[in-house]
Amino acid sequence: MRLRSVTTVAASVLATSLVLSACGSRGDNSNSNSGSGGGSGEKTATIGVIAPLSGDLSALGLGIKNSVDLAIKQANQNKMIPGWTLKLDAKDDEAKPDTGANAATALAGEADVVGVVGTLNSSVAQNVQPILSTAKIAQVSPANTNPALTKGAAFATAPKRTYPGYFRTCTTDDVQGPFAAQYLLEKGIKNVATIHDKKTYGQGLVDAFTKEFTAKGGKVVAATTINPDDANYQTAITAVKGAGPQAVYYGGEFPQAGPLSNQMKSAGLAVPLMGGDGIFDPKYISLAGGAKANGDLSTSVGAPIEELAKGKEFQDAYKAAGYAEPPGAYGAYSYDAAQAIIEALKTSLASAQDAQSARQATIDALGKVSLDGVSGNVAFDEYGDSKTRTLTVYTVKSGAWAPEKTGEVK
Ligand code: ABU
Repeated sequence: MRLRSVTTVAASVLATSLVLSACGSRGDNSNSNSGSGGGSGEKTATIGVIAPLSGDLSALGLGIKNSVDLAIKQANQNKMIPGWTLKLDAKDDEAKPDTGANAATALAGEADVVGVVGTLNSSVAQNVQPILSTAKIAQVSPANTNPALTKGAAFATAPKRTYPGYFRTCTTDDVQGPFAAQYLLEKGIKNVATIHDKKTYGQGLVDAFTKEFTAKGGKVVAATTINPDDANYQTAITAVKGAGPQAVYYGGEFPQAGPLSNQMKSAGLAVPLMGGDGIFDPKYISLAGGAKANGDLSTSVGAPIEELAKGKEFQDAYKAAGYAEPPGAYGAYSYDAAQAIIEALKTSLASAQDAQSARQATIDALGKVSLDGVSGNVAFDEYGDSKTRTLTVYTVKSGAWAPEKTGEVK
């Protein structure tokens, strides 16, 4: 009885401290801020974020930033690294490779920066990786799914790790594309048209899907592309409609996928659009016309967060922190990315004089991290990829994404 009451008091203190520590960030949408906590005389280490904090993909980017902020605040509150205060410096990459490169250069020039969470876009990561690598700053992406980022251009035949400081908490498109292909074939969908946005992520995802789909007996009856800066996709829709596909598999993100689905249905191509994690966002459904999107499909990384042991804990802490934006598809993966860096810092900062001198040791320690995260076990293989390869198929039902099937590629 006594033990129970002590436990209850401790839990209440923790919950109160989380709420109190989170209050400092309410309504704070600035691109750069810092985690609270820590006393005077402590040394400072900074975790950067590079993500789209403005523009079409800002809903996802702000969820990434907020989730890292939460992890940092909790670490400071709980004094996870004695003698050190952690800070956050979030930079807006606008989902553009050149802007991402500028953000990476700025962070690399800050002596206190020991790790970066980001980017969202694989195409932006291609520009960020070499800059952070040269500065020996660890990078952990919660969202980049293009396999070449860890295994090089010949990832399928001769994988070679190019950037030893790059890691990710999400799985990759050479798993995600086949998972989608197997799902459609299981459902008896054998004739599919593909469309992609010509970007690193979209093209790679469609390539991975096509390889598996055709190898397992499916037929790609039409394949075309769109220009992501366009708003009207009639040319692509006309190109695939005549081939009579049972579904359209799309490689790209929701700002284009939603209107594409909407315009497909209006043009009489009333078949499901399926995409990858880049379309798994509530905004997809509104852009696709609400009820018109019913039956559309996406895959996304991991199991549904609300079904995971630590999912509710994360969602409650995030809510208590009062962030203006939801965590989004990558919130849990960003929180876990920050947790992995913080876990590595426990080792690398233990006897460091300053943050900059601990950069290489942080990379070395990250490779050995294994922790029980929100998204599951957080650990990396020899390429820096997540060891967890779970994916979920979602479908649009009554105006919301609903999980259909969780598993791994066969
Ligand atoms: N993984 C989907 C969106 C981000 C990317 O470009 O990889």
